[in-house]
Amino acid sequence: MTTERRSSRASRKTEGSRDSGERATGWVAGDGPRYSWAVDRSPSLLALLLLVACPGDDGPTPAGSGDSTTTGDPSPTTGDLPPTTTGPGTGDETGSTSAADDSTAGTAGPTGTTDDGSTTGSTDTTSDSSESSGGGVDMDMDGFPDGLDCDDDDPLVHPGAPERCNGRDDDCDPMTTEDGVVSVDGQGSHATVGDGIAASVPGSEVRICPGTYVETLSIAHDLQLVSEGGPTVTTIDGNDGGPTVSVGAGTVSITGLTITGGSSVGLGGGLSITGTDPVTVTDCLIVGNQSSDGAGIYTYSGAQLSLQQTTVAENLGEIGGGLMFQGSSLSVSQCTFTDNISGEVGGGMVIFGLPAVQLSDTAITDNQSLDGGGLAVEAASLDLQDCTIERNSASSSGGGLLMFSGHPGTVGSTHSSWGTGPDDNSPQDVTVAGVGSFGGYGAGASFSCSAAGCL
Ligand SMILES: [Ca+2]
Ligand SMILES: [Ca+2]
Ligand SMILES: [Ca+2]
Ligand SMILES: [Ca+2]
Repeated sequence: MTTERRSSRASRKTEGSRDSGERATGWVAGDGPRYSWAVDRSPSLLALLLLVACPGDDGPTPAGSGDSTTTGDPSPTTGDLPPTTTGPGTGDETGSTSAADDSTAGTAGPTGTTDDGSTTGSTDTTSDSSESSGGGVDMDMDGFPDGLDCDDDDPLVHPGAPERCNGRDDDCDPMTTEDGVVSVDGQGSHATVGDGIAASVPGSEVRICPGTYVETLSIAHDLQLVSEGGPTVTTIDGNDGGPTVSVGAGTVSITGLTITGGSSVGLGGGLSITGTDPVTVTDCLIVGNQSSDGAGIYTYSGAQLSLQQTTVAENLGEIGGGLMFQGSSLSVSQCTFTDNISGEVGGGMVIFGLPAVQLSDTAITDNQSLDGGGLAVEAASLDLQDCTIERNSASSSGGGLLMFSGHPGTVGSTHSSWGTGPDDNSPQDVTVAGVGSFGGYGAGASFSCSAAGCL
């Protein structure tokens, strides 16, 4: 069956170009550009950020800080370092390699070397004002007294401090943002998500600030991967380098990301789950990925997946355009599977061998396949609650839903809409392979299907 079906794949791909009006009805991601991954891949934003974030050499010289104390690094030194490496702690080593200590950190111009306590003579007027305003105590010993320090209780917050992805203005400059920064458990300023994951420990939160991160990610322990600004401004782009996000082990939550550009043969495109610990995906957009199996999301046996408020769209595969599920537990709520294409079976999703699956308040629309345009189910008990299965199409059988022959399992539809007129599934709503096709289900339809057909 496989080979002859592959032959017709090319012709079906051309069917993917529906008119835009029809597509818009199946789309829930709001207005603006449909896919944020299509805009702003330029890394120059980060470069600009670094430039602005680095203060000049004329850092303040607090009156009482003649000895550079234990915290060391007067912030202008660390400010010169790219914040990509790690937090301010390790910045010291590289910064101090130019053995000429404090004096070089000051304005290298006038070598007024006797500058302990007082500032260099040339900038008297400005230094006077800064001294008067900053003459207070330096509670957190970060080299910046109250008045210059925007948080004198936190030594990691001061002018020139590296921005962390934490929702705070770490460098006391509102003009420098956190864009392009990844932090782990509130610490560190990593330039890639992979660096953040490498710095994480089991149970860590890896927080991702707005930007497009062109990389593939591998997760192998308990982890929370969460964006600061949501999926419209935070994208992980695998750039055809394998599955974009792979979860091999660990209880993992992924929140607020666009996941795109993934590609593989047999292992999934956007999200690939080969572990057996629970994975929860919330408020994500999984779009524009490719794989033979599970182009949007792929799971291996034993996987446990919960999908919430997530859109899976425009993924291209052979078996399971949006999702191929063969794990042990699946729940889907308030999700959208739309405009996915599979060459063989399960345009929106294909589900194999699961005792109980629930889809609730979920739209499966405008997906295409050879068989099972919306869904395909084998040996599973699928419960559809308040779902919308419309405008899916199959070029062979099972426009809305295909139940495999042999071990079809059961499908129950409760108050779910299967479309009428232009919104109907084509060529029929449900096909039970070897038994027959069943259609005419419209809005709010409740029925059940098994190996004997649909009632
Ligand atoms: Ca301070
Ligand atoms: Ca501080
Ligand atoms: Ca920050
Ligand atoms: Ca800032």
